[in-house]
Amino acid sequence: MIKRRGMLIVLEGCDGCGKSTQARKLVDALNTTPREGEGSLGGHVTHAELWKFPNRDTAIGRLIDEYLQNKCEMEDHAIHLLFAANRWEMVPCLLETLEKGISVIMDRYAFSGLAFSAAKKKKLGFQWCKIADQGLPRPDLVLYLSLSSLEMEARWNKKERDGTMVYIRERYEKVAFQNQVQAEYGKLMMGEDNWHVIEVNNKSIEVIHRNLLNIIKDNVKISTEKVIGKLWL
Ligand code: FDM
Ligand code: MG
Repeated sequence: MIKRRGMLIVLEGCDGCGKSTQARKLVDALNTTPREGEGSLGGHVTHAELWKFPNRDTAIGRLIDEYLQNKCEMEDHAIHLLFAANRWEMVPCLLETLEKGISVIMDRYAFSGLAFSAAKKKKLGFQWCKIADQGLPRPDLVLYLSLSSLEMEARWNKKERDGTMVYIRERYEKVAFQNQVQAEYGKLMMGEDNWHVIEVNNKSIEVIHRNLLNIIKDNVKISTEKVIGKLWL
């Protein structure tokens, strides 16, 4: 069998839309899908890993974490660049992982970087924001979970971190701001052929999961045969 690279699949959406839950379920599903035969992904996907941005475990990530928890202030351009740097520092490892045939399910990526920064009142400028992430590995698929603002807030107070439930509200978790973020995402997906929008209002975790898995199954062969692209280039 020809050795194929892994897929790069990004989940995006506002806070509380269920990305992390769905990302975990996708990784589990891909890791238990039979390699061959009925229900398989055609022997292309060998293994999947869960990645998340911001990656709060690196030195840059720890700064970002403090900022998000309102423990420090940061100039808007500066924090935008730190989010982007937090992605760039992981690129060698990301490419190595994909090369090994391992797929990566990514909980947020450069699209969050752009949508959240561009949504700020003192506009940074869409084009300026894009430059910092230009040239990153381009995802094969972007799965956008769309949630109404009514449902949004109800979900925020509950948050799981490191296996325990903590109740905190981070910097960007305000409805008006997240509505602006969703508008910015709307601009980002225009004309893109690798984005899929999934409405998640009133849908069960299981139904959404099936939906996402089917999109992946439909795309796996095409994607893994192509060389990984470069974002926004
Ligand atoms: N966020 C996330 C950004 O503002 N820029 C980025 O580049 C990324 C990856 O950080 F409100 C925002 C989005 C969210 C916050 O994300 C933390 P999680 O998924 O809640 O940890
Ligand atoms: Mg959050």
